[in-house]
Amino acid sequence: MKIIAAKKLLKANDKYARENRERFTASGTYTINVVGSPGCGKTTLLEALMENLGGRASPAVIEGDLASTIDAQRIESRGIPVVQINTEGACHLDATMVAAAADGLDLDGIDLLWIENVGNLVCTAGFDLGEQLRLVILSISEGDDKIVKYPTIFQKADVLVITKVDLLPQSDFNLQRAESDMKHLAPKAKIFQVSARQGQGIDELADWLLRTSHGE
Ligand SMILES: Nc1nc2c(ncn2[C@@H]2O[C@H](COP(=O)(O)OP(=O)(O)O)[C@@H](O)[C@H]2O)c(=O)[nH]1
Ligand SMILES: [Mg+2]
Repeated sequence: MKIIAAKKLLKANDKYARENRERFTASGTYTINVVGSPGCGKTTLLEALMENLGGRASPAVIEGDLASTIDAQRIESRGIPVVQINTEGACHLDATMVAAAADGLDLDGIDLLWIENVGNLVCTAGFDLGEQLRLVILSISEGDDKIVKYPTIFQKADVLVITKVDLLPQSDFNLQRAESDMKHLAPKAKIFQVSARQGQGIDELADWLLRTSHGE
């Protein structure tokens, strides 16, 4: 009987992630791994940020989903290069999938590469994709207790985006509680509050991401 240890698989993933990171650095492509639960607003946030950044960055997107090309079509309709990865059941992207997707992009012409991970707060936490920045999204409709209930992914975040703040009046989400839980878990992570639908906070987040991608 052949037994594959999960630890070995993770080690292999780390090797491919390192190779991806070297490749992205060599081509001057700043890569952001966008993680959050299904429906938290990942694609909508990417659309709002890319619209805001306009001519200030040359973007491309890698879309991760179990099935379908719905999100990739949304991105493509904006004239932005996109590669769809269908994981066919896997609950997260891994570094080899991202390497294969990157083969389909002209990295030298891309300075901001967004990777929309599969909607999941658990499996995505364990897999480095070779990104430079991990952006985790929590939306108001998910509730303010998720940082404490799913700590691993939030602990590994470089930036937390609390989105759908336009829904706060209809919700019992306590922003102070969420921010204080996050500061406790990941003191170095930046926190932004946005509404991708209404545009609130998008200027500030887009400017910060651009400055960070330039190493400022
Ligand atoms: N009210 C509100 N709805 C949003 C916002 N961002 C996304 N949505 C809605 O949330 C749903 C899921 O968004 P989507 O971007 O597809 O989520 P994803 O599955 O995480 O990529 C859609 O109906 C969006 O219109 C927001 O800032 N405010
Ligand atoms: Mg999406």
